[in-house]
Amino acid sequence: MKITDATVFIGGPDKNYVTLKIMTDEGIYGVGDATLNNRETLPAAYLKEYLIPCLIGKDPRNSEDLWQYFYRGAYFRRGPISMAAFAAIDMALWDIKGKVAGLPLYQLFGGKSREGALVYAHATGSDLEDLVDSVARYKEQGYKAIRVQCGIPGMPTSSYGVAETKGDNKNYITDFTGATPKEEVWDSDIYMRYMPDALAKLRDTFGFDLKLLHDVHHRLLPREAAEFAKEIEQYRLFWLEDPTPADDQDALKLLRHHSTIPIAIGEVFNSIWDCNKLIENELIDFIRVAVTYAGGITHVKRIVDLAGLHNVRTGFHGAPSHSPVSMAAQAHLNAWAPNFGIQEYLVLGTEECDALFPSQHKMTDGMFYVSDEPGLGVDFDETEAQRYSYEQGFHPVVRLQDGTLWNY
Ligand code: GCO
Ligand code: MG
Repeated sequence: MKITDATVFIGGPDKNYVTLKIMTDEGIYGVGDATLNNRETLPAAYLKEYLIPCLIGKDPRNSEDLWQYFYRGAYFRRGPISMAAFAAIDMALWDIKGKVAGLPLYQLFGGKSREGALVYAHATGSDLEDLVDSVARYKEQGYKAIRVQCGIPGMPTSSYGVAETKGDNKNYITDFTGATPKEEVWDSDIYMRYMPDALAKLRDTFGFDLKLLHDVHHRLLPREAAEFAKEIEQYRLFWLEDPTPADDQDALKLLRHHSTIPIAIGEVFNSIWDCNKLIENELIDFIRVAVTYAGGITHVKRIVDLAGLHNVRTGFHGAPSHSPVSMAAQAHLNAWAPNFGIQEYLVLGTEECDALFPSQHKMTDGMFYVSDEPGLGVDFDETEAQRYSYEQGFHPVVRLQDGTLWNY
């Protein structure tokens, strides 16, 4: 079996999904996702200019050797652009492998450890009242776990994960309006004083059975994070996400000494070397890597196995920037992983998205059910794809009140 061709497409309904399709001489093809949010053209160029030419003529079934070929062969290792490009190839090769075997991928990993995988939704509000309404709506839809973010009175601009206008139920991550990023202003003290009362109100309203999650989005210093975690521990979050910037693997030591709150981190990690100390020192409870940003199924499975040795569970990133292709790859890992925790899932299932990426995977009542189709179980409709093209967007840039640049 030989790879004969591969193509890369950028675009989708309100998204710049980067979709790779690898063709073989036996008519079987595989699909992969290289969507590096708001930097989409870069993994696409890496694939087209450097990686695809090396794939032609190779046996697609040797996914491990091809992963090593690209990772070691690049000499300059790791990094989000490279790892997203390798990820797309890896997903497509696993897709081909599953189709050759006639089996869904979870069977190749070791079979199912559960039928449905718990997912969480994003509730958001421009203020606390709006957030309460948003949580209630998700709860009615059957969600058992909900992430909660709300506008903070006195905060100069809206902050991470927060709907901008009252009554809106959407958090905007990508801004498509300008040629450069917009700027937001953040104040950790205002946030730390308000958020505990907001969580208290949510527990008063919804009780303790509903699983609540909260994302600090890397904004606090280690000492502040420890103080904050200690104060909100009583509200029994399912997890506190990214309390500190993710690049410092020692930043959580202080928090761990002061609080037993469950910690989730890792959506920006792109290799096992970003999180091995966090996992081995048992400084986290959930690892948030995404199959797209962290080198595909082959590499993320290694991270999941290391995590399992240290009682760290999975909580894969699933922001709307991930296409149904990488979400399918994660769904197969979620069905198998003995140390599965939860999956972030924002309903991708608009009619347009379903038409572009047809699949039998199902999300219902806050649980994700992986399909039994061979391989990833998701297709890419190239005719539909012609409706879309790349549109440049940015993450906001964040400053403190005095102008100091801060973490988005
Ligand atoms: C999450 C994340 C996202 C990121 C986004 C950046 O927990 O889902 O924090 O919302 O901000 O993926 O591209
Ligand atoms: Mg996050």
